[in-house]
Amino acid sequence: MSVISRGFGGGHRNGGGARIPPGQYETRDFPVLSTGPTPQVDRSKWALNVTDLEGAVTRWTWPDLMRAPSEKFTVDIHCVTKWSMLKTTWRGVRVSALLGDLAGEAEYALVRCYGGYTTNLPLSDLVDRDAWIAYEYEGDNLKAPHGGPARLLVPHLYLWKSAKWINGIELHVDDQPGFWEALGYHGYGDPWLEQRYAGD
Ligand SMILES: Nc1nc2c(c(=O)[nH]1)N[C@H]1C(S)=C(S)[C@@H](COP(=O)(O)O)O[C@H]1N2
Ligand SMILES: [Mo]
Repeated sequence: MSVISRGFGGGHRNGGGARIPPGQYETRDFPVLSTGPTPQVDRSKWALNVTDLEGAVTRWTWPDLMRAPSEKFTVDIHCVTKWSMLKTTWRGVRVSALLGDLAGEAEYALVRCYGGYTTNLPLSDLVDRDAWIAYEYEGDNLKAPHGGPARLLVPHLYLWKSAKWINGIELHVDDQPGFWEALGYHGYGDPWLEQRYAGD
């Protein structure tokens, strides 16, 4: 059964702070939003390829990811189709721990996924803000429909930036639109500023 309570106007108050960005409502059932079929990626075959400005590739395999320091974290997530979920709990590895000093002069990242989805964001949003490669959701292995074995999670931006089935981070000097960005969605996607579409 799905339980949906709508936020009120400028934001649903919870513990004194507005936790729901403008135009969003709260849902408690985790919707699945995918542009295509769910890739079935075995952990033994999974890899995350970080491509630097010179085109050199640093490859993280599943055992590499498991050896990296992980964090359990609880965040609110906001989809541009107007649902938000509060206090979702995940486990993952900080993107900054994976990128290390590969950034060089790069300013932007183009994120690639199994299945072909892409999304772009400023590199600083991946390394200076909270951003993780997440592989557990609410204490269980992340299920394939939600991006398992591992997805990007960047909770301060609309959830289309949180690429499911991530398998690459390409570093660039210039911003390059990803899948939804090329179709008219906002280049950055701050939910608190309602940056839904280009020009917002
Ligand atoms: N690879 C991939 N990642 C993706 C998408 C997608 O279609 N493919 N959809 C995005 C969108 S629009 C949203 S709202 C969230 C949805 O995540 P969920 O299906 O776990 O709710 O994933 C994002 N990441
Ligand atoms: Mo979305």
